[in-house]
This record gives sequence, structure tokens and C-alpha cells, in this order.
Amino acid sequence: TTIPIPGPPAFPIVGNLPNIDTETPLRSFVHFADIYGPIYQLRLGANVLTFIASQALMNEVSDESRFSKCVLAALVEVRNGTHDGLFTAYGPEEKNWGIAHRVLIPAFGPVSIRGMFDEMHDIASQLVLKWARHGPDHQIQVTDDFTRLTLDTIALCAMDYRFNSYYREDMHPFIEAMGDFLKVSGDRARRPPIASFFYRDESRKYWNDIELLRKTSEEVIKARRENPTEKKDLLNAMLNGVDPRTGEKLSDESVMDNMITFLVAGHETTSGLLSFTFYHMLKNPEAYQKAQKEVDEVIGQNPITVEHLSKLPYINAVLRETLRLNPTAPAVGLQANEDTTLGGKYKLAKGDKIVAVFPKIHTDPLVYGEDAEAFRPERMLDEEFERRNKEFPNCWKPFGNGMRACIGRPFAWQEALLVTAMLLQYFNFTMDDPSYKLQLKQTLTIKPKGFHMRAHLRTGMS
Ligand code: MNH
Repeated sequence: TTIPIPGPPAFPIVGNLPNIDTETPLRSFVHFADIYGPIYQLRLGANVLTFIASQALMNEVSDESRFSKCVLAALVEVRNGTHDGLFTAYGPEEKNWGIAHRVLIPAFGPVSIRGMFDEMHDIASQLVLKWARHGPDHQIQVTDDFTRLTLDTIALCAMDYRFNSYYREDMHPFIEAMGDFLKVSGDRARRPPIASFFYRDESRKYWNDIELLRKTSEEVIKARRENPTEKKDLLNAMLNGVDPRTGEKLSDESVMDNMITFLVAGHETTSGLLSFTFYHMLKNPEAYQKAQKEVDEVIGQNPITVEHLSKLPYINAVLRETLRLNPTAPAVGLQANEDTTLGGKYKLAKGDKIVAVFPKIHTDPLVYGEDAEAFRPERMLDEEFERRNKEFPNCWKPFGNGMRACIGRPFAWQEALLVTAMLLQYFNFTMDDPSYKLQLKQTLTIKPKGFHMRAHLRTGMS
């Protein structure tokens, strides 16, 4: 026997839209889980969505024979700029997804990512210099400076392009256009299509921004074709790679779609991860001290190398614990492949849409116990991490699932380890406002809002 999925009553026409916090929808999704439990339903516009908020249900929807990724809400709008690029493709039924996936998997493999270490280090050094020169009286805009870092890093590593974000106050026109494009994509997703009539100016700028993103990408491709290099970057992989299955190469359109995709998918999430990492370390001095001690013992005052990165188990655990509590891509969309039953008693029809709410799944008390809400990196050290993942499969999913999981994970991990270690090596950080209370800023991703810190150069590191 099946029972109906619970949820708040819907208003006529608008459904549950009035129940949703417009600035931070995630807050409402967490709130409803607290009221209705690990599964509930909301009607948002034309969509009826089933939200899941426990490890058991996450484990069930991770079965790729029963469920697959669904492009939902803001992602549908982002498709206006990235089409069937990896992140916004509907799935293997779009041929370009398969070609790009197979060509790019090796390009994001451990060997290629290690080869990007020097360029990652180049940008990280620019950040260190900036904070060192500004000195301890400077109030650091944490997420802004980490966003400069992640954007400059992905652009340099992916296509040998320098935004030079640390050498300008404003943002590069490409970054400006991308930021506005993402913001408006989110806004568009939150209103009915009919409203577009009232947003003509916004709409004109939106499509112009997309045009600018595509024109710039086209120029980068053209420049590379005119001046070919042997560099093993993502652009060369995309231009020269041949799909082993079909024997086809990526079309120029597909290269452009994926170039924009890497910049979109590859910067906010990692920037948010670094921001939350420093927030948690400053709120948890014991964890901060252990992390700094690890850096001092493993690297000391020597220049950091790629070999050091695999010898930082505690910082590795800090990053995992940060993404557990603050998964910067906080939710993903799924759909049922066939009519099915979820959790043994909730009926879903083929095509029914599901939203996995990671902050709740990641704090399931059945998995993480009494202190599930606490920041305790020790629980994420390899041995316990692996034991838990065996006992509770799919309990930690900040990079998504299966064949649609994050292709950039090794890239993000190397970058986050390098930057965290280097910053701890060079500086002592303090919270700008010790009474700061975490608030989220939500776009496609989440970041800590209004989080500032100060950087004091450590002795011997000037
Ligand atoms: Mn990333 C997919 C999280 C860094 C490129 N990424 C995903 C998904 C999650 C995710 C979750 C699955 C989305 C979905 O199911 O709809 N990604 C992250 C996090 C970080 C991150 C938490 C950093 C921390 N991602 C990066 C970086 C890049 C990147 C860096 C690029 C260099 N991510 C992608 C791409 C996809 C993706 C591309 C889509 C893969 C596919 O579906 O084929």
C-alpha cells in the first residue's frame, strides 16, 4: 500500500511559491524537511517536486537504473547560454554530452590535473601577495577574493587565458557578463514565462551577455587554432580529442558550450568551498590549530609542491567536513525513469521530479549521530570516512551522482588543498567581526554572506 507524500497546502495557480523564501530558497527547503520529515512535496509553478532529505532516500535515488539527472529551474535557463554542454545537457540522449564526456574524462584525470599544479600555484601566489601587501588592517572580502582566484585559475588552466582579476578593481567584461547571465537565469526561473513581457530591457541585456560569452569563447578558439601549442590543457583536449566510441570530434559549438560551462560550473562552487573552509576554521580554533600544525610539519617554510598535497590528511578532512555542512552546490534535480515506489510507500510516476537537499541529507542523525550539526573534521579522516560510506552508501554527495557527477572534482580538490595549505603557511587569520553569524547568500550555489577576515603575515614568510 502507498501513502500520499506530505507537504504544505498549495495556493491556487501559484502553488507553494508564496511559501518559499525568495532570497534563499534553500532555507525553505531545509525548513520544510524539519516540519514534514525526509520526504515532502511542493508545487512550484507548473512543477510538482518531491524533496528528499535523508541518506536512505538519497541512496535509493542514486540507483541510476531507476533515476537520472533532471535539468531543473535555473539550470533550464542556464541552457540558454550553454545548451547541451556537460552540465546542462539533458543526458546521454543528447549525443554531444556523450562525446564531450568521453573526450574530457581523461583530460580531468589525476595525471592532467597534476600537470596544472604550476598554473594553480601562479594564481594562488597572486592572492598571497595581495593579502601580504594589504596587511592586517585590511578587511578581506573573502568570497570576492576567492572568486577572483577560482575564475583566474580555471581560465588559465582550461584555456591559457588570464583574466588578471587581482590587477583590477572592477571585473573583466567576460566575468561581468557571466555573473549577470547567471543571476538573471536564476531570476527568470522564479517567474512565469508570461512575465517576460515586463522585463524587456533585462531580456535584451541577457541575450547580449550570452552573445558576449560566446564571442569571447570563439575568439579564444580561433587564437588557439592560429597559434597551436602542445599545452595539455582542456582547450586542446576539446579541439583535438577524438571520441573513442563514435570517432567524432567536438563541434566548435560544443567546444564553446563546454568552455563557458567550465567557467560557470568551475568557479563559484570552489570559491564557496574555500570561503566556508576559512569560516569553519575560524569558528573552530582547535581544528584551525591542527590544520596549521599539519602544514608546519609537512611543508614548513619550504615552497609547496604537488607531492605535499597527498600528505595533508587533516586538511583533506577539513574540506570534506566543510562540504558536508555547506555543500556549495546545495541541491540536485533527479527524475524517475519508470513508475516506481520510493521509501517503500511513496508512489512516483515516470518523469516525476525530485530534488535532493544536501544540507539535510548530510546531517542525517542516523548516519552522523548526535553531533551531526557540529564541525568535526576528525570524522572525515580516511578510515572513518570509508567505513561510514560502506555502512551508509551515498551519505556524502557534494559532487553529485554517477555518470552525471562532477567532472571537475579532482581539479577543485587540488586547487582547494593547495590554496588552504598555502594560506595557512603564510598567514595567521582572524575573524574581522568575532560575533559574525553565518548567513547564506544563494545563487546557483551558496556562499557565506558578509564574511570578512584579516590576514597577519607569519614570521619568516615575508
Ligand atoms: Mn562540478 C557537475 C559540484 C567544481 C565542472 N558539480 C557537478 C554536480 C555537482 C557539482 C553537485 C552535479 C550537478 C547535477 O547533478 O545537476 N563542482 C561541484 C562542487 C565543486 C565543483 C561542490 C567544487 C567544490 N565542477 C567543479 C569544477 C569544474 C566543474 C572546478 C570544472 C573545472 N561540475 C562540472 C561539470 C559538471 C559538474 C562540467 C557536469 C558533469 C556532467 O553532467 O557531465
